[in-house]
Order: sequence, then structure tokens, then C-alpha cells
Amino acid sequence: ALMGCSLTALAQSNGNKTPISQPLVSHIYTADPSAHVFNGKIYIYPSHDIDAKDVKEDDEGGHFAMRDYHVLSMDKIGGPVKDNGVALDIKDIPWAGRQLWAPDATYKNGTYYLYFPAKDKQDIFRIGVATSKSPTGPFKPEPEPIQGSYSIDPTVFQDADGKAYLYFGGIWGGQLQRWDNNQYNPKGGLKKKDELAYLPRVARLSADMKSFAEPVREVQILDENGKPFREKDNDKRFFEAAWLHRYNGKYYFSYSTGDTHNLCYAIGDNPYGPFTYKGVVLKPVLGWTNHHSIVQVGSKWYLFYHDVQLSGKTHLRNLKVTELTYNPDGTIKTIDAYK
Ligand code: FUB
Repeated sequence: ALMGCSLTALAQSNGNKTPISQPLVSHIYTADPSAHVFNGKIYIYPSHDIDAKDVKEDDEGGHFAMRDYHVLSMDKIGGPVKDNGVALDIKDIPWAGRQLWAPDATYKNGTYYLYFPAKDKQDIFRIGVATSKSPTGPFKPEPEPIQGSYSIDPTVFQDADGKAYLYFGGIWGGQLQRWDNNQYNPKGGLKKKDELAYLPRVARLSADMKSFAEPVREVQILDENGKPFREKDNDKRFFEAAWLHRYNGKYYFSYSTGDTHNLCYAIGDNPYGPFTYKGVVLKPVLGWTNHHSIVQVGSKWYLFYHDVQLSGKTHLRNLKVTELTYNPDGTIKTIDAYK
């Protein structure tokens, strides 16, 4: 995550416009919403942003110093939103050092699984998993992070055949650039303009949902001409915030471009891709980060996202939701969060 473009500039470019949606909650700051429907009810698994006054702002997003997760729930879109309290606290995660970033959750055979990134005690981002019998927690973390996991922004997708996949990765503050062939290289840096862009990662999960069933591989994203993106394609290439959903038998991989602030998507024929770039889901919002989920509720589709309407500060975000619609050819109609 982070930095690179001033919030003031973004505020000016969006400032005179009216938001199309209002924050879902305002008693706490929330971001990176992963929404799911379990038993007909909507559950949102967000980051819980805090103003950690003791933490200095830095280029790697150190001031995104989140310490716990709250699960939000609602019976229907537009209805009251309930905060179900602390679902997982960093003090209860034996391996975690700091920074609980964007999580996701899923359900299998009577258990809910929460996947979350945190820096370990060596300050390396890893992905952990925690379980609960309730969708709102409290979640009990495994003593160690998922073996072979790294970087940030896990999202879990269960296909119609029951197989589950974990997608993850985020560059810059998310440390993806430090991983080469799944090996840690502390010197790994950002790509040069003409180099091939970094790619998100995926691994199928084993039956117990707590470990990888196979080596982590790259998710190929191709441009409209079938060519891989280069770093200079930063208005379209992957940066962070992966999400996978299925629509009409196709697999939609969506993500944030980070330093150009778009939420983009690419379509593929199976969970591994390759995915071909199709366009922008959500134009840049107020604040540096753009992070979302796309979920069907009843017969409609929704985009859950965030901006910084309430605080004006990039690390203190608020969740929002708006309807998402498809064109007849399966492409997504681009959303502008401001009229
Ligand atoms: O919330 C912390 C980080 O900011 C997330 O992990 C990124 O996707 C960005 O939204």
C-alpha cells in the first residue's frame, strides 16, 4: 500500500463532487471490505483503521497500524449495520508483530475461516488463518502463519466444485517485491518502467483450509492484446487488493492498481487464469488506497469499497456499498463514486 500521490491533489480532483453512497458506519473507521452472504445475511470483514498517534507516517504504510478486526453484519443492503465487536485481536495472535491489514473470510463444513495478513516478529508480512463456529467470531488463530505464505491482502474463493483458492499479494508496503520464486529476498525492489509488472499469487488450499495444497504460483494477467503488463502500465497492472468472483461461468479477477488508484478487473476461464484485462470497476476514490469486494445479494450485485469521506485522511477510511451492473457481454459498468 501507499503514498506516492498527495491526498490534497485527490481531494481537489474529487472535492466538488457529491458521493453516490454514504459511509456504512461512522463510530469506527473501516476499510478493505470483504463481503459475503452466509445463511441469507450479509457479513463484512473489513480492516479496522485506527489513528495510532504513537506511529509515525512512513513510505511503507507503517501508520496503517491496525490491531484488531470487527465483523459488520446487515440483513439487507440499505438496512442497519451491526458492529459485532472484536472478532480477533493482535494480542491473541502468537506470531504477529504489527499491522493487521485487509482480511477475508469463508465458510466450510460448519466452520468460518478468517484469513488475514500481519507482519511477523521479523517485520515480514505473512498470512494467518483463524477459525470460529460463528461468522462474527471470536476467531481463534492458528499458532503459526500459513506455511509458504507471504505479503498481504489474502482473498479466498471457493469454486462450484468445492476447491478453495487463496489469492494474495501487494507491492511496495505489502512487500511482494521481496519474493522471487517464493524465496525471500530482502533487497527485492520495485520494477523499472519497462520490466514486466509484479503479479499476484494464488495457491489452492488443502481440505482443512489451513495450508497450501500446492506451491504458490503467479496469477497471469494479460492486456487486451494478450501481452503481459509492464510496470509502466501502472494504470492497469496489479498492485494489491485481489478479489475473485464468478459470473455467468467466467472468473473475474479484480484488483487495485495502487499508485494510479483504479480498481480494475480481468476475466478468465478458470481460477488460475490467465485473466485478460477488461477495464475499470471503480475510478479513484478519496484517499490513496482503493480496495473492494464484489458480491451477489439476492438477484443483484454489489461493490463494497471505501473512501475517506469522514476523515480526509488516507489511513482512516470508511466503508461504502453501491450496486454493480454488467453489460450484456459480461463486462462491468465502470463506477464513479462521485457525481
Ligand atoms: O488496509 C491496509 C492496506 O491498504 C491494505 O492491505 C491494502 O489493500 C490497502 O487498502
